[in-house]
Amino acid sequence: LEDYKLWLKYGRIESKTVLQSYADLVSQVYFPAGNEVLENAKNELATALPNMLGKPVEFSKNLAESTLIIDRYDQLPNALQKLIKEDVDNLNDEGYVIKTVAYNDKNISLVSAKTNIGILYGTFRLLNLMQMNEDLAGVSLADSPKIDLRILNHWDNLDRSVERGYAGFSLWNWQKLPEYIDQRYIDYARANASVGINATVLTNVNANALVLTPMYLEKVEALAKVFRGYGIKVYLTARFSAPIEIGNLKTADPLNEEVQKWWSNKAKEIYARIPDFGGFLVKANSEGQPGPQNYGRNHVDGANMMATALKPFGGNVIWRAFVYSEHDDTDRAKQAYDEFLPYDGKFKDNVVVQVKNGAIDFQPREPFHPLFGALKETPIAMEFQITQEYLGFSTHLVFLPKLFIEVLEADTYQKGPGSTVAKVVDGSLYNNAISAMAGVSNIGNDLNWTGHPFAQANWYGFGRLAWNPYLSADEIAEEWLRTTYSNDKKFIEPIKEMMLTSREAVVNYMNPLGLHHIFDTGHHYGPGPWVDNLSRPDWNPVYYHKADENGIGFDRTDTGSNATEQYAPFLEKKFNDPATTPEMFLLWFHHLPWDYKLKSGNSLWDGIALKYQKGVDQVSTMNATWENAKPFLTAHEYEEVKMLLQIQLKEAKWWRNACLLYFQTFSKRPLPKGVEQPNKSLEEYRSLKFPFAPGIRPQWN
Ligand code: BDP
Repeated sequence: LEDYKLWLKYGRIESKTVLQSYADLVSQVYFPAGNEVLENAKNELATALPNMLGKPVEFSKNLAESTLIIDRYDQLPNALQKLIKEDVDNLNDEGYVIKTVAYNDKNISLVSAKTNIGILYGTFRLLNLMQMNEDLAGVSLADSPKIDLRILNHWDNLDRSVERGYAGFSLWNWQKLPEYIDQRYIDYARANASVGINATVLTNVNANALVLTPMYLEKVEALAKVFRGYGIKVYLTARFSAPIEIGNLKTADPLNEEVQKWWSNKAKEIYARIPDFGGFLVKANSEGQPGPQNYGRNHVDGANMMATALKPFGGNVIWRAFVYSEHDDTDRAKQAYDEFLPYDGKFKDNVVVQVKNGAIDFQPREPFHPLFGALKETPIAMEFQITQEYLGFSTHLVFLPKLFIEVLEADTYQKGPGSTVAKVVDGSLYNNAISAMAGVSNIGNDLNWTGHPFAQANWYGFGRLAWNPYLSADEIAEEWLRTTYSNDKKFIEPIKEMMLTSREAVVNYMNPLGLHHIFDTGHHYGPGPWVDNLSRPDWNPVYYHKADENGIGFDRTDTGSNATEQYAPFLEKKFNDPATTPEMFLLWFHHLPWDYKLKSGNSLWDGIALKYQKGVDQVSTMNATWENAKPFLTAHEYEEVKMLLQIQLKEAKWWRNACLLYFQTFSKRPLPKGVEQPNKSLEEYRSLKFPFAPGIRPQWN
């Protein structure tokens, strides 16, 4: 199945001129390897080139005669070093140079780097450029990742179910490990390395302590060994109560000496097996997970205790700030900030605080989390969700880099204008010692890895943005399409357009104008704006939209929950006034009357209805676009996405109809012209159940 190959298809190059120029480029390749990472790079080249060029590739021992030289900088002859010295000086440890240089009276191509991993990344980049048929005569490219930790978070349970996973079961086959190394592990590592992902957390944040026992560590060690060859470090989630559950201690109090010793010994034990182990990711005192607060301690106590245990071995603690208490009736959106801001500067230097992109929970659209830019002395990791928990699972086509970039480009104003979230995350704004971006993985054991073939683009796009958070969505979509489907402009242009509008479409048909969390219980798939019966108020959609006869929306201004105060003064002021609040966030910050006048001149009610309709129309257009792309696709490629887009259209209408019928019970206004009349009653929509949803936890909101 072609889908399995992801963006590493290495199909035959069609253009004769391109083919000829590449054949010249690689007519003799000098690539001394001799180390695992370099061997992997060389193997990639050795498989890819013959596929693309239709003939075997010649590796030569003779540097002087070669047309393509791939080698670490310190190994190159002086004369060659000189030609790229400046470029290499500017690289960081994972960066690379790809350059045409004049050497021995001829033009040759050079891929070089300071380290082996830089060579691996450079090799993948070279192959990527070739897959895109880029002109490589005269190429001059130097690139380094801007973020240190580019990390996938798998929410994989030890029974191989995946929390919020929509692409089958977990890749990690614990039963057959450590002896059996599934080819999937290798292909997973190749795909990650090809976009620069350099770390992976194997297990769910709702953690099971068993993974820290020797029985599992032996298996983790085997995975770490495979991933090491691709520059990927393994992390595990650490259940805070592990000392009790697997260590026979009576407490997990972080200030208890025995507990501290237990974690130090655990770290030692892990590092004895996995010398480059990344560290722990921890969800503590969040949604029922144990944590330091169970012992009257705080997040700093907990994180620093683990940081002390890992420090001697170079490991990190990634401590999540996804906290909101059931005993706290402050606006849920405010709680993480309130709790974590006072801890700024109190964490040890190997602690990173990981914060979701928005203050609620991976909604189709949220303003950036106010902790970005506010935490100044604490390295803060961005947590994006690649798996589409609230965006139609792996059924809906949604190109997430649009969402990611909207957040990264947002200006926090915390150090004056230009203090973007991207600068916070890459560490440049406050000069943090560690920078990190995490993505909750959308990968499972489905044949095509991600369920929806276009969801591969979200894995790809996450990796690219973790490498360089300043890339544009357009560039990423283009790269992905060219390497995955075709280099034909007639295919790329419309399909790229389809990808680029897909995120706004899902916002429109699910959560327009700042609405959020109006999903049905447990699975978060279809609409459930009417839900009001869950045990915690802040799990209920009615808590978030607050629709009543007077209007709709959550007042987070100074007359309401005052969440706006958590933003820099410039933004606080802007968000406090509906007239200056960007309309995409209107109902996030304001409760407004149904006849509130939007910028378009429409009333709020009409505006909401028209957005829902627009979302549906956009999905119709996506369907038509795909139909037109048929000539460029194999029957299988065409059919699978077509079927999915048809479901998406049906469900966009479901969202529109259910939400509008429900909100209409408050607005008591007719649907404006241009909005299709629902064909079912509200009662029918309310009675729909979704028992087939994968990836849920029992008794979850
Ligand atoms: C929510 C999910 C839940 C996760 C939680 C988290 O519904 O399954 O455990 O986030 O991030 O989005 O910890």
